[in-house]
Amino acid sequence: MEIPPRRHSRLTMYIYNSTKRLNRPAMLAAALFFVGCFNVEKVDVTQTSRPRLLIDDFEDGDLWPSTSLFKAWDCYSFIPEQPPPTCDLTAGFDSTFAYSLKFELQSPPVASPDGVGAGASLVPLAGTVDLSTYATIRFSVKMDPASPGPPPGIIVAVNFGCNSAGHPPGSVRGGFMVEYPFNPAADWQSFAIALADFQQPSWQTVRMFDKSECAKLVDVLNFNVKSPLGVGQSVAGILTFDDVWLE
Ligand SMILES: [Ca+2]
Repeated sequence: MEIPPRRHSRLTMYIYNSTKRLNRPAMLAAALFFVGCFNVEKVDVTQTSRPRLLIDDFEDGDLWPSTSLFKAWDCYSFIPEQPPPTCDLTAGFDSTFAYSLKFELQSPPVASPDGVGAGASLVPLAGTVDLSTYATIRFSVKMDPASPGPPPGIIVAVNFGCNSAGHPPGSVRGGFMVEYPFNPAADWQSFAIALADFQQPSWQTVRMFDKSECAKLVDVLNFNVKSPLGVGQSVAGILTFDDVWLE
């Protein structure tokens, strides 16, 4: 069982102070919709003294992240026998480029313990990276449904893998990880998620002794979609994200 999506009580949707953005009817509509669901605050992202790491805004037009900590973006299917998703640069959030994960998930003939899913990931250039000096991950994201469209049960999450935290690498199925499920909409939204709110998935029966250790030994960053599809079911969509950074 995956961690069910929680009410995002500690998640803050931030709205840029840019006049251009506030004038956009779609952004206003999204902001008004989320007033009832999230703590909404205006944050001037240019006025912060906290350490920041731009992971990628995709504006350089290639698949290499802005930070030199990671290799190029890659995408994958949970089940190798299924066709991989299509990943490419697409129109950005008030910018030229973002990164899109176009997925078409089909139920396998035999149920897989890993479920059906696809994702986009970053892997360190070498070994692991220590991201424990950062408190928050920020990104903008949207989900364009495709026929037959994502069902209500689809789970979208961001996660950090830390396979070597506390145990020898490979000794825990899937490797230790912490994740945070969220619900993207058809229009762009910007999320700020405290790393302290990430949780180890409940299906990992070996528990991490201290989940805060994960940020010190990150071996992958994933944005993924997954669904408990029944036999014969399928789901498709395009998950697009932009402006991924740590603070
Ligand atoms: Ca961009």
